[in-house]
Amino acid sequence: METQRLFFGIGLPDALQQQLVRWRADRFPDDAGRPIAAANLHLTLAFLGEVKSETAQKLQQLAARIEQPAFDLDLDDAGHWPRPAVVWLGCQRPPRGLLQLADLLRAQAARHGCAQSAQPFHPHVTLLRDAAPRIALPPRGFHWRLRVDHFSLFSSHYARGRTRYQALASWPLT
Ligand code: 2AM
Repeated sequence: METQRLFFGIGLPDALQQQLVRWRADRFPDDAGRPIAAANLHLTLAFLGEVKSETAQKLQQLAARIEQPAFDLDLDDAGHWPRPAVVWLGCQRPPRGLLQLADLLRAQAARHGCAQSAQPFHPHVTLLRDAAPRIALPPRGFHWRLRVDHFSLFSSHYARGRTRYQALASWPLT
C-alpha cells in the first residue's frame, strides 16, 4: 500500500525565511544545533504521519470545506525543548484563528486514524534540531508579523541525508 508522510501546515514566505535564517545565524552559535534549511521553515498545524492515499484524499476534501478568515501571526517568542532537542520560534499570544484551524485539522486527522499527540498544540517554527542541552535564547524583543491567508498540505521526503517538504495543495483563508 502506497503511503506518504504528510502534514498540514503554514508555509513561510521566502523573504521571511531568509530573514529568519540571517537572524538565527547572528543570534545562535554554530554549535547550538542543526539549522533547518530556509526553504523548510514552516509551522505545523496537524501532523498526519504515514498516510494512505485514500485517507489523504478524504482529509483534503475536508480541508477544502474549511471556511475561516485570514489572520495575523506574530512570531515574537522563542523556546528550547530539551527532550525533542529543538529550538523554535512561536507566538506569545497565538491568534484564535490559528488555534481553531489547528484544532479542526487535528480533530479531522484523528477521526481518520492519524493519531494526534496528547500534548497540547503549541504552534511553533522549528529553527534548530539536535539542539545542545543548554542554549542561551535571544532576549525577547524580536518580532515578525505574518499574514496567514492560506494553509497547505505538505509531503515530507527524506533522501540522501536531506528532508524536503513539498506543498501538495493549498486552501485559502478568507
Ligand atoms: P517539529 O518541527 O516540532 O519537529 C514535519 O515533520 C513537521 O511535523 C515538523 O514541523 C514536526 O514538528 C512535525 N511533527 C513530526 N512528527 C510529529 C509528531 N509525532 N507529532 C506532532 N508533530 C510532528
